[in-house]
Amino acid sequence: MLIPAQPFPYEFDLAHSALVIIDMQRDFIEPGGFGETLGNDVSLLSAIVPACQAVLQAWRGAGGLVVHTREAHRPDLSDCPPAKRLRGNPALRIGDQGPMGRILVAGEPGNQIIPELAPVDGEIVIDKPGKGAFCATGLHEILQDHGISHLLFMGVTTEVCVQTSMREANDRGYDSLLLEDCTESYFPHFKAATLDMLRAQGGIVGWTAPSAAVLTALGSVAGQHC
Ligand code: C5J
Repeated sequence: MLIPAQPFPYEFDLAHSALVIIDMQRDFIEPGGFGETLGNDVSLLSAIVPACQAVLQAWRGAGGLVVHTREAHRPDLSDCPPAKRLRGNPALRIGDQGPMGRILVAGEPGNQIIPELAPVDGEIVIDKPGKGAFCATGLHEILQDHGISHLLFMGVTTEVCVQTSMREANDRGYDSLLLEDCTESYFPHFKAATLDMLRAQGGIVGWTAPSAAVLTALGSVAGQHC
């Protein structure tokens, strides 16, 4: 499949591609969660949910591999270095009791992926202690086992965990595309800058495209099955 993208068309085939959904967890997206507690406007992030749902549904329908990530630490925080825990709002740190349970701790209500995008049987769920999806996870090995060479990214936040994961992916040899309307930041100018820098210099990190381009391509695959 060849789709219009920036800085030039992006080519992928389903058998060697995965849809990677970064950190669409309740604490970042839902009102009353950790993100809002920090003073962020979470409606910016929740606005991308319908577009993400449409792509996820089409990708599942086409039989593509799906990977979900959560930013999640062990309950004893042994995988959360002080350099991470001691940043941010001193009133509320990783591991503290937040409005939806302990913040960024695996198994807590706020750490679950939002119901609209909840994983189904057979999909891969990666708990990652870092910003990037490849750091201290087995993601690279899992993708290699599946013969994956191309990654299509959605999720939050654009300039933090999404961008870090795309850069990690690029260094590991994956061709990556970010779906422009399926990613968001609490700071819109950071999103815009991130899209620009990912695709600068001939796609130094990867490609970006609107989700409609992927939906059209997947629609043509579905058409071939009829
Ligand atoms: C943070 C993220 N901490 N998913 N995480 O911003 O981008």
